[in-house]
Amino acid sequence: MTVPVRSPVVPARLALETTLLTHGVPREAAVGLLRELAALCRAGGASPCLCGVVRGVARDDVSEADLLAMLDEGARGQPVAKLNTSSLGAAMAQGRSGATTVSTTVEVAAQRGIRVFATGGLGGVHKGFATHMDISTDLLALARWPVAVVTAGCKSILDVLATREMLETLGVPVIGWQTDRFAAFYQRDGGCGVDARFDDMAALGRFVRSTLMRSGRGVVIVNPIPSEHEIDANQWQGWLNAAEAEARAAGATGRAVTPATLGALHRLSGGKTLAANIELVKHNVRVGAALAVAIDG
Ligand code: PSU
Ligand code: MN
Repeated sequence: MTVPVRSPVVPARLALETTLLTHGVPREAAVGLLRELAALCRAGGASPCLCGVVRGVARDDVSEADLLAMLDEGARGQPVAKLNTSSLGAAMAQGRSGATTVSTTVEVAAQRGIRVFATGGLGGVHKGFATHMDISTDLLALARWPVAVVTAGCKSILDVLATREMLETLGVPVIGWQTDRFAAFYQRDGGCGVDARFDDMAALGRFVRSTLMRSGRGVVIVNPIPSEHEIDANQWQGWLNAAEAEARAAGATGRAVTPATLGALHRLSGGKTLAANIELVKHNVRVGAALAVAIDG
């Protein structure tokens, strides 16, 4: 009789976040997107672990019903809370539900031994940070929790070069999956490079496993949006200028800036940025599942 080396009852796991679903896409698209992502993840051989906070409990198995309850909360008035590192504990203590961002998803995942997480795009250094200091805590969480985050770079609404510098300062390795360039969400080339490039999944899996263990910090895996879904840079700049003006006029500050700007972009672009956003998330889930299998499977 052969004895399996690893128990088949503990399959490769891939963490997913709730904020992307509750704040990143329109309400009516959220459940369909979750189903698509979960199916892609399973097709890749990994089990999807949707992270979030449900009535005060941090979970890695948020269900479709839990997600619907979060979306209903939004429909009744205030959108469900977007929980980052500083607001997670209070929501738990007060028994509230909330969506986890990259920062809190890596925390929940790490505490459950999940080593790979697929999202859309990282939060980062917002433009004009020298005066308002709005820098996403996603970056600090990556330096703290040993999880590999598969992402289409950082969101192109940010100061991309400053975000790349900050990752370096924090000692977070930025690895290109089949690319030499740090991507910026809707664009494959954000104008700067990566620390190392990998083209082979088994080699990437070995690198990630040993780096997480050695450093105790996270790793960014840059997986650019597929070329056929990339948004033309000039067209993008026009939509971004208008979306930024709208978000400012609406008085969005702090953690409301990202959802307000993404929402305005989706509308101003006639749904083009939303379609691109969904495609890049699906692509990250495919690569994330493959990486989870390479590490755990
Ligand atoms: N990726 C997307 N859409 C999103 C986000 C990521 O495609 O809405 C979310 C993530 O949860 C990320 C958050 O952590 O936006 C960053 O928000 P802030 O800039 O306020 O830290
Ligand atoms: Mn912020």
